[in-house]
Amino acid sequence: MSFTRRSLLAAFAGLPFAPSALASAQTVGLGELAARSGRYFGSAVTRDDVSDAGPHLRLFDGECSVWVPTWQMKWGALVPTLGDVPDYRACDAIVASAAKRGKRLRGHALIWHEHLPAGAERLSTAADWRRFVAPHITAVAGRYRDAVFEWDVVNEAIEPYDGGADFMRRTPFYAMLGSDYVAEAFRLAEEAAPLARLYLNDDHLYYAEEWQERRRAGMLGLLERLLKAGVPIHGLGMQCHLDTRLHFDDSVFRRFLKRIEDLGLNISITELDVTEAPNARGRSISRRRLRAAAEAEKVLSVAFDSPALAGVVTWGLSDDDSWLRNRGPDMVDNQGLPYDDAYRSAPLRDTLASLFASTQTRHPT
Ligand code: 9MR
Repeated sequence: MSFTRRSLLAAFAGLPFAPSALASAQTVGLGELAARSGRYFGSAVTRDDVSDAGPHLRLFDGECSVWVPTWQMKWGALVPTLGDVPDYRACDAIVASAAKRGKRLRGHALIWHEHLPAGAERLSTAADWRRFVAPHITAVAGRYRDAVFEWDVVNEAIEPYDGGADFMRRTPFYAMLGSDYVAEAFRLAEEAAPLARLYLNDDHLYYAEEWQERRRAGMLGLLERLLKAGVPIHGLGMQCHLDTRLHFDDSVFRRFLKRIEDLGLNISITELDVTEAPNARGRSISRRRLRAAAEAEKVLSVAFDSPALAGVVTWGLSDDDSWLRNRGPDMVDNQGLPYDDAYRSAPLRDTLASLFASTQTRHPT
């Protein structure tokens, strides 16, 4: 074939009327468009009000086939202080609302070193794991075994800057079981939720920067060790918190994705958004939105060439709900999501629609 997905999309960009295959992308939700190629589109549910009939619900309902509770499933959200009885009410409300509207749920996340119950940062022995962590995984994965089709079992396990030869992040979980904690978490999750697809989820795996190369090496090493040990793992979640300041080289990213495919794993984009404000350099808001969309298109068009790509999730739908806005004084008007502050569709939404509509590979699941 003489064109790539990128050249095809570039050729359509800016046309007043899109060719027919892409025109339909404007009138249907992203979830439905994604489903046509066997993939999913979803968003982190950034509001608690998905059980009412407000504008947020309409957007999350209209665009998504998948919802991801932003924080309600995290250990510290369920158990604010170690030893507390878990409070599932906020989570159950999202699960019920999703069921009512036919949304599938990605679970996020059984194990994460942030948003822990107060006191959990001091856990450090195998006995602590057995007493606190294993029951947490079993309880949460088990409670939602019929509701969650895909779990981030372990979130952000890789951190080369922590100095370990295995490039793994030194967390309380690592202190309790060493690197085996990842395998143990997956085994417990499988036991409690045997039908769920189980993912390792992480960020900073896409750009050509040297520090990201080390993260890719750490991730591939960990995945290879898990698969060799027969651990039940089905996919790699790539968060895709993208950043216009970083250098992208599509051959580097393509090579990494091919390694993941060759391991027989699914790939999902799990937390897409774009940081663009810190180098916006006086551009107008509309140019900044176009730039954010171009950044996402650059990275995602490579991922969309992979038959292993199972779906895409954005970390929120509209900019006024974005966690990025709280990241510092230069981020307060960041334009990094598919909808703007007034819930009007932004160019990033068009990019996602075009990618889903132009996809030629049908995902097998
Ligand atoms: O966006 C999330 C924010 O609302 C929560 O307060 C925070 C702590 O639970 O987590 C944020 O989501 C993070 C995700 O769980 C993992 N990857 C990075 C995300 C942004 O910090």
